[in-house]
Amino acid sequence: MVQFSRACLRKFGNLVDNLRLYVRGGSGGMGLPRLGGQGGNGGDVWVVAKKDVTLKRIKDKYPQKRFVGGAGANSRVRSLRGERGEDKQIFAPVGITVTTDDGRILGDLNAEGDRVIVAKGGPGGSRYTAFEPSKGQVKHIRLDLKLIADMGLVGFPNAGKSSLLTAISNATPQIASYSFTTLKPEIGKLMYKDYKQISVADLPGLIEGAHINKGMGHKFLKHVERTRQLLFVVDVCGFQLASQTPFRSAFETVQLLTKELELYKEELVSKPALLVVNKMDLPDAEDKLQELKEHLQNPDQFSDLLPDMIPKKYMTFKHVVPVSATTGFGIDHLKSCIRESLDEDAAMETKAIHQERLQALRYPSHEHL
Ligand SMILES: Nc1nc2c(ncn2[C@@H]2O[C@H](COP(=O)(O)OP(=O)(O)O)[C@@H](O)[C@H]2O)c(=O)[nH]1
Ligand SMILES: [Mg+2]
Repeated sequence: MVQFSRACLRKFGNLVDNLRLYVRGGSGGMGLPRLGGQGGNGGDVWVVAKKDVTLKRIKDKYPQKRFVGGAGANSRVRSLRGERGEDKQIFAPVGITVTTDDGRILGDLNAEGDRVIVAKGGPGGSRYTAFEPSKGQVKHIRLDLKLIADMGLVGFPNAGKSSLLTAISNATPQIASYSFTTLKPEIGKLMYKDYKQISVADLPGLIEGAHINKGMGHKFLKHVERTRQLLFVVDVCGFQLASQTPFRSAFETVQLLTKELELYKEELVSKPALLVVNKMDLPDAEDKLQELKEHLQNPDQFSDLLPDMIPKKYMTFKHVVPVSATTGFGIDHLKSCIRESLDEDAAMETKAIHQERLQALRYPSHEHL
């Protein structure tokens, strides 16, 4: 139990899906009045989409979150036209929207190499400006990962994801007892009494080996990246993909799902997550649920059940919710848990933004002046 509560205390959501940056174009160079020389323009700041970059990596690599273009060179007798300052490129993940602090969209980066200018360098001094150079533009910008849904369903085929989506939302996905029925994300909306809506995506099937692109592999995992939180779905009785593959208990299934996410991108494992234990209407379900809970509390003790598929870090679930998508058992409770989890996340995010703004007011950097 101790271990379980310690796990619960671990900070949720260290996955970064938005980032606020300070950007400033380079200052222009001085003109040379005597000879009519023109200073170089300051360098611009760009955001450029690049594969395999994550917002978290930007944050870790540049804790100051400041990006400044190079200054333009002054005009000199030997080089009357001052050299242009160097452009600064901020490499960011594909699939982000770049906005100003007040929400104006500067651009969408949807493919590798897409780029958007976020702060222009200042023009160099010339005879039109009495040879005085200008400073570059100064801004705070936000990089937001485009999300397809608030919650993404993560589970192997037949866990009952499509049935669950039907039970909790207005969606009408295909339900079948064979694999790969879902080919593209199916989004359902959950409606709440206070008119709040939450979107849940049933994602194309995940199977063992998805990280090496088996099945819908990478496509699936790419979608997972773009949901705010994860809803793991397992069959309380376990899972077997085909008669020649091994049978997995619900606990093993959870770890295998975790491992697939981890092998693809470790940060996915730190997304806030809930665990839905489905098919509670089946015989012996209650005993199996107890066993699963016990194993989740001490995963290390039971991980010898999982030769070579032990994740580096176990998934921490904010709630473990038993349901039956068929009978409707537990569905209302699940809806409340989903709501609670997202509300909690939103509150934390708002707090973090306020703190950051407060910090900026208390310790303004000299560039603001
Ligand atoms: N007994 C039982 N069967 C279920 C439940 N939920 C789904 N199923 C069945 O499990 C099979 C797979 O369901 P589906 O929703 O298509 O799973 P998916 O592949 O994860 O989308 C179907 O035959 C469903 O009827 C449940 O709560 N109880
Ligand atoms: Mg399905």
